[in-house]
Amino acid sequence: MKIADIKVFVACPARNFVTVKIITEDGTIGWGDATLNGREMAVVAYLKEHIVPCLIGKDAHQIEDIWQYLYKGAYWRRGPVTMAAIGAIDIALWDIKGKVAGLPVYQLLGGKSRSKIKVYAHANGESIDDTLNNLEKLIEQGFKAVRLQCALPNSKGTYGTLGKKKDYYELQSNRPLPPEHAWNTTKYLNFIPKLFKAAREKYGMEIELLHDVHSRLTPIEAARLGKELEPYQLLFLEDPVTAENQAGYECIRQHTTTPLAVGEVFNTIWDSMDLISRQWIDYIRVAATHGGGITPLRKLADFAALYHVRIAPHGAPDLSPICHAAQAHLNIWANNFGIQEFVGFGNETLNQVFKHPLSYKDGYVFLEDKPGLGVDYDEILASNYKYKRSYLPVTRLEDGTLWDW
Ligand code: GCO
Ligand code: MG
Repeated sequence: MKIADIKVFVACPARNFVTVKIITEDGTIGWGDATLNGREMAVVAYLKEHIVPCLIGKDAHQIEDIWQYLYKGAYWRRGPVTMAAIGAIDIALWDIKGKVAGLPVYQLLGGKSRSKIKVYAHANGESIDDTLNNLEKLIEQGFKAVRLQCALPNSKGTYGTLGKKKDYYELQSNRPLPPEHAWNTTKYLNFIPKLFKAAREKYGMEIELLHDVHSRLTPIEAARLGKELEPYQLLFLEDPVTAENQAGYECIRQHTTTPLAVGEVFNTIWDSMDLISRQWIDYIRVAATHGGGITPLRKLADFAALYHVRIAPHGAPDLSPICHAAQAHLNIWANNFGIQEFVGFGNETLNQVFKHPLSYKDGYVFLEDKPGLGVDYDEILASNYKYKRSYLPVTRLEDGTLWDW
């Protein structure tokens, strides 16, 4: 079944998304997500100029071979741009295979390990009270797990918060230049345990709580934070340090039993190899798009299972509903699924542009049974929403030093 055409769309229905459409000679359509937040157009160029011409006429069923062809065959391996491009193609090919077979993708992976997907949402706030009010609203909506992020007192524009201009970093859609936020590690380390203490005192020990450090600490600072958070029993502490040096996690591990999660910026299984095989982490968060698609994520999940590591794919709103659908199929299949980050597709335009098979109820996401991924993209409607260059903020210490995000 030959690939007849591949189209690449970039649109901004609420925020920028890059979407790939593969059409086979018999008219079957597969959809893939190629969105790389803040670097969207690099992936568009990579796809159009370097991938699409090589795939026309190839057999759409040869998913493994096409993946290897794009990965090994390019000589230049890895990297977020390359892997998001390969990821989108791979996701679209799985969509096609499922449609041709008349089966949802999770059936092709090995069938269901569960009937619903446990998710965590985000509670962000300007102060502890504000954050806890937002936590309460999510508990009322049935969430069983919530990530808490809170602005630091006396600190300007700290990440993860709404701020006066409602400049919540997750929701950016039109920042033509990167805004700059200030960071102070001492204030942060002294403050975060207070947030979790207050949350546990008010809402008890049953609700699962999580926190994302966005790699802003050194290993020994992160070890201290993990230790101080132990009484509040987090489900996981995410990205405590950058992971280019994977042994940083060994240092944290030696000091604390707080479970650790990492991987949203990883793009190959090799980025996770030492972390997983040495049992320095508990959850691996590689996303289907950024990790090169369903093909490598299936391998990653199986590899992680050998070491008691669970998958908890990245689920920020900058991944399109196509990536979320691909991850839902993986999550339904993998025995070692942990939890899925899910903040909803609350925006009406977004839900009209991407028709997806996911619905939320009472702390879980449900995946509708449809052949393939079960997603559809309205390219005509999407064409009304033009791409707007937009960036994540950058972070500096109070003296101006550029810091990890
Ligand atoms: C998360 C991520 C996001 C990222 C964003 C970058 O855990 O959801 O850390 O907050 O910052 O996806 O594009
Ligand atoms: Mg994160």
